[in-house]
Amino acid sequence: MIKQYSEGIKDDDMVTMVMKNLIVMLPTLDEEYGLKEILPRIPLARLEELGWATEVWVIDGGSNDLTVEIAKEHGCEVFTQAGSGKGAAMRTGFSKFLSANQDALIMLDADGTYDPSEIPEFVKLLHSNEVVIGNRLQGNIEPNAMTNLNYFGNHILTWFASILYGVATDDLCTGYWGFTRTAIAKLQLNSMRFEIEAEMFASCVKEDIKIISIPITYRARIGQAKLGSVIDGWMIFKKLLVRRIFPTPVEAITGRGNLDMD
Ligand SMILES: Nc1nc2c(ncn2[C@@H]2O[C@H](COP(=O)(O)OP(=O)(O)OP(=O)(O)O)[C@@H](O)[C@H]2O)c(=O)[nH]1
Ligand SMILES: [Mg+2]
Repeated sequence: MIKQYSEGIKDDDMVTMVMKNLIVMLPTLDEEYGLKEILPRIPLARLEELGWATEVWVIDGGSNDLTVEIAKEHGCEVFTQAGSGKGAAMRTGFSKFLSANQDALIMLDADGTYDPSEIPEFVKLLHSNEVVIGNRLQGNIEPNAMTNLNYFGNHILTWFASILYGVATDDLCTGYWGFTRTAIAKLQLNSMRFEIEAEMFASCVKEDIKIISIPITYRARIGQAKLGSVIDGWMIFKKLLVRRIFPTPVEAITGRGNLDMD
């Protein structure tokens, strides 16, 4: 059962925090407008007050617009992903993260749908939880942020995952996650596209990693969507079934399921 975050954690509680290096990871494919909007809103100073030295990593899928230039202008580290698709990009990022000396990672989309000012709430919870997810479905979905089809599909897939795995989740397909290093080291993933979040949930269940959820705000996307509701919904559904039958990826993949970058 996923614990619901209900009480705030006081900043004083952070005194004993041992995790100090944070990566904020953004997957991008032609997100110049979204990136320009969200990068200045990552609350680096607030995170520093809370004891976190933060680096922003952009994992790019071969953007043809000004995404990479904008990322570099804002001081981000830019990596080109192995393979193609958001899932492959996240695995590239996880693999890089594990090779570096970092303590925690926050991932969020670069399209302006998620609010970076909520990152401090995630990192406070990472003090005592391995994985934190941003829950849109019981959070604040702004008008026009999600189509009716996506709203319905997100609820059905979340409900289906909870029944199939016997572990309740609040929002299966959210793109806003926080992880400790130990959690990332345990994940075994081989998703290429938007089924990555469903596989992260399945892998957390397999590894008995507890997930806590916090309600978040979900806004209308800036720029062009890459997800196809029907095809990607179907791939998410299939991934849930496959991981229920074969809990670990069967393909020969290095690094506990993450892409080998070297
Ligand atoms: N690196 C990389 N990033 C990608 C790829 N496809 C999508 N992304 C990024 O992944 C994030 C989510 O993609 P979206 O198209 O917004 O998909 P979504 O949020 O599931 O769908 P919408 O609700 O329609 O926005 C965005 O930041 C995209 O730029 C890819 O092939 N490679
Ligand atoms: Mg999006």
